[in-house]
Amino acid sequence: MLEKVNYPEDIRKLNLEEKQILAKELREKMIDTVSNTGGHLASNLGVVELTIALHSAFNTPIDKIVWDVGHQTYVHKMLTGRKEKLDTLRQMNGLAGFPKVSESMYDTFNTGHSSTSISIALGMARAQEIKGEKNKMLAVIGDGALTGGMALEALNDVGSSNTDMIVILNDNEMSISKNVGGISLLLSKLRTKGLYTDVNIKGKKTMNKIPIVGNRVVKMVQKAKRGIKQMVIPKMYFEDIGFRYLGPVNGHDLEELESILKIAKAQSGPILIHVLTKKGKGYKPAEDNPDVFHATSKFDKLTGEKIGKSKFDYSKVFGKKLLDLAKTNQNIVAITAAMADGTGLREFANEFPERFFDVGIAEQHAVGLAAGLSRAGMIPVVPMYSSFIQRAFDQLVHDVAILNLPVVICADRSGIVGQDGETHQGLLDMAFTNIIPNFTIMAPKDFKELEAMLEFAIGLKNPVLLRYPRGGEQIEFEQHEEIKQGKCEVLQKGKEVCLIGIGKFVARAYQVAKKLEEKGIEATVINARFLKPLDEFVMLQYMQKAQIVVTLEDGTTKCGIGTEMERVAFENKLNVEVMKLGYSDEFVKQGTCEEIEEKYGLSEEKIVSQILQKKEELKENRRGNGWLKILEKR
Ligand SMILES: Cc1ncc(C[n+]2csc(CCOP(=O)(O)OP(=O)(O)O)c2C)c(N)n1
Repeated sequence: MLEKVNYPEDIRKLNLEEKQILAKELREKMIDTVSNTGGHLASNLGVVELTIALHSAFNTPIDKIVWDVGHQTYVHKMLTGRKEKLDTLRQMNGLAGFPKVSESMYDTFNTGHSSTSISIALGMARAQEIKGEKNKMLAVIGDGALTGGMALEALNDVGSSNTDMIVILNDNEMSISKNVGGISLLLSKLRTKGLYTDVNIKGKKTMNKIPIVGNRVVKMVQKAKRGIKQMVIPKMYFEDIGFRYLGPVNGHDLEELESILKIAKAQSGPILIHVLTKKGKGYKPAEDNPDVFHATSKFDKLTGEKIGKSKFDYSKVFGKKLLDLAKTNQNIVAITAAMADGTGLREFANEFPERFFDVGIAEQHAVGLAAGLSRAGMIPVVPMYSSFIQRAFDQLVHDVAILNLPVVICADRSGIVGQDGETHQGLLDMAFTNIIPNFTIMAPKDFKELEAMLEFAIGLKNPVLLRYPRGGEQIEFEQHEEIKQGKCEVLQKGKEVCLIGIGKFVARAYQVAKKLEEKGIEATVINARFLKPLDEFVMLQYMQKAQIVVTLEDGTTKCGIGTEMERVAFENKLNVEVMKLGYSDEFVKQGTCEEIEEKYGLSEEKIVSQILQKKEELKENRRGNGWLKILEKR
């Protein structure tokens, strides 16, 4: 069946049985492919029927779907002209793991971060309204994503208008792990009220005929109407905030799904359809462990076993060290925004449930909560993926930094993360905290230094950003000086070249120095440790002696260590050019970390050759014709 289907118009020609076969084949192809590429398997297995039904019932791409997070769009991609490319998923120049408007006219908006879909769909729906266009606008959002503040703000806005739009709530009771919070409780109440039937739609229509005007009698009738409605259709929450609620409906029953979608299509105003799905549906290992198969690496599709050893990574080192520290310091509390496993907090959560808070996908609230806990004497530690911290910029400024509260923000997955692409690269955290007064910013060169820095951070009396990359350490260094506020560590002394690295790129600096040594070039290697406070005094001494200063950072060079060292050179009138290596002013697309580093000139070999080239340039300048080149460059 899949062979026959390339675009949604092909699905619309199929009968129910054929669509069911298509669903089966889509699952097989996904399991097959993702077992080789890795990716978000469980969420995609859960939306197979929903995606088929959406493209059957609606006239896509004229009708438009915004997928929240967008990690569940593999089926959508296969049904919209991209099935042949599925095996390039998440690879450099291949299909993206999230929707991309540049990839297909069926991808309405780029997503990746959670809880944005309702705002975006509402914006597009309102634009359509203004322009007099009649197509349907849909947002598909999971119960996890619905815990995010932006989604709740958008629901509030939709409800106050009569804008024509449909929210599909894909409720599988899971975020990455089990969903949490009051919204989740509300949904479980709705779930238990029995599945959607024609009767509740008809009943609704009759009751809606009771006029709604302002005299007392009518108000009494209205009150009674609400009461009856509550009994018959216990869905008042969404109704009360202005939606027409349809459901719950079995998200794996194609017939039911299509019929409810068609009912929704025929109505106007804001509608919410509550769809119940099973994360991992149709693949036993993923059904049994949907959290493990939320985002998976390569696996053996017969057994579900992951391929390759599970390596010790920075998140695990962090989690283990925090647990140790918390055993002797009762004031340590940990907060996660729905990422307990990814950030290494699972053991902490098990051991100290009363000191652990999973707030849902709510990074802003996580930081606000940390500020409150800190003000009341606790030591909050908040590990979040670097790119998700972007959500909480104002909370970092307004709630944490202005009061100079000792909150430890840990930027996990900082720097290049690889295959998740632009939305997930953690390139901005150093830059945006660098401009916030009171923040200390540090990054370890290896696991051992992370442990020392975490302990140090917990003892500080001001806000801290502690950043570390995805994956493992590059080198296990022998040298580990004691961590002191604002002090760098000199790993090697040389003359001609001064390499200043921070975090993951200290190891790169060290390896580059070794390569230079082989070519007879002596280099100093400095582990900056702190971006703020910056050890200007010590670094300046080494910069003064060098012909070439090279800074290396796994982040944007704007407002990072490169910019800082350039400033130091300028302010101290040093006659030295600072080569700022890192990522400049652009969004970095998907690929493996190695491929991306190679592309941006950050591999060992590329760095060495840039330094050699610079040396040549300097030699030429000294020979006297350099001024011409400089003028040409300008
Ligand atoms: C702002 C933000 N924080 C965290 C994440 C990481 N994340 C990706 S998917 C996901 C869970 C989403 O759950 P749900 O919306 O219910 O979708 P499901 O995978 O269960 O289908 C999380 C926490 C993210 N993408 N964006």
